[in-house]
Amino acid sequence: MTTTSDIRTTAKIKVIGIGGAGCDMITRMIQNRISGAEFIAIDTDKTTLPLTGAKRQILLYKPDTQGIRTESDISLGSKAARASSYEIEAAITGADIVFLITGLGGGTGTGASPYIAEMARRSKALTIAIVTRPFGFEGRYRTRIAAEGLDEIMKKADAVVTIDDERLLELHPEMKINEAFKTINETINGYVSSITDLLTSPGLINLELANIESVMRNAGPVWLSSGKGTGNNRAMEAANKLISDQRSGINIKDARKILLSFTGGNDLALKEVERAVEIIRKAVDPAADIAFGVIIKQQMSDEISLTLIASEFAGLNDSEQILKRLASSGSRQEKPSESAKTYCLV
Ligand SMILES: Nc1nc2c(ncn2[C@@H]2O[C@H](COP(=O)(O)OP(=O)(O)OP(=O)(O)O)[C@@H](O)[C@H]2O)c(=O)[nH]1
Ligand SMILES: [Mg+2]
Repeated sequence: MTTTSDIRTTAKIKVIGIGGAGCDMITRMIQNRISGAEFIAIDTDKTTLPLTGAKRQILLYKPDTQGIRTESDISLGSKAARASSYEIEAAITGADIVFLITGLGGGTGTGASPYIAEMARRSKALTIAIVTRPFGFEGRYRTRIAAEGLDEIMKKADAVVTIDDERLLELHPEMKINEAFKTINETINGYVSSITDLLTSPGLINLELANIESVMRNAGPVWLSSGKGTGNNRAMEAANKLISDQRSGINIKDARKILLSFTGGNDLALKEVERAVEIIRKAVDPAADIAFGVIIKQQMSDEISLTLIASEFAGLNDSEQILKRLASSGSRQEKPSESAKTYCLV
């Protein structure tokens, strides 16, 4: 950890949207101009790629699927990715961090993502998959193939963050489908930018790639949560909300690796950050490894945002088991914690 506002990382970050939904999700990020990241759009459907505005676009090649949909056949998505491995490898080469963004439930994203994750990890890039699970109304077939895809991605990526579309609908039953997709896209955008900002934005306290790797490398399921605070006790308030967040029997207090990212304006005082970190430190295992970074965004005033990334939960060694708990129907019935400001849908 360094404490200067001048040092900037040379970490190379690549964000890959896979399949129709994945491409839609990165489109938002490209429009938002997430700094320091290179965007790659990958799909079997040639109509979605140009809409993303991504500099690099890969139409997955397979003689019998080129340019058409996979009709939700994940084996076709997987084959198409394998047939395009040369292009994918060229796109990934040189990355320190690869984000794979996919909506699970269709043939392309679900079938191709595990293979692309495998390639990214083999290239030694820190491979972080952020995936959505489909809405219940999309039907059992999509739910089933999404579960299969998730199992595969868990085996291949370093870290997997899951967002449950259905949970969003339970929290906001009145929400229209396009609003729901927009919200999900915003949430993912927030997750990616909170991590890339740590490495690329001017910071009071900068984190290095090694700090991020320590929480995410070979981590399996990862917990991501964000909260905002305003007023005098904004940082402490946000920290208190985050530690009270509980999902499916997994408690943030059991996490052994924690990374905190504070983002605020010029009025953000190191003292308030210190107090907030102390709240988290007291709440978790004394042996937990906590790293934090502080980013200053000139345009922010009064408000601060706090993102927490947690992994390695005590007593839960089996990542499949953690994933099942995070994704269990039980979590869908839980009421969101107050902290779940930015839709903590993991
Ligand atoms: N956030 C978001 N999710 C979407 C969008 N469209 C679809 N989804 C979700 O993503 C899942 C996968 O859909 P697609 O991305 O269209 O499927 P695909 O990976 O392109 O696969 P095929 O079209 O079957 O080859 C769906 O089941 C939905 O849950 C979107 O525009 N935004
Ligand atoms: Mg598609």
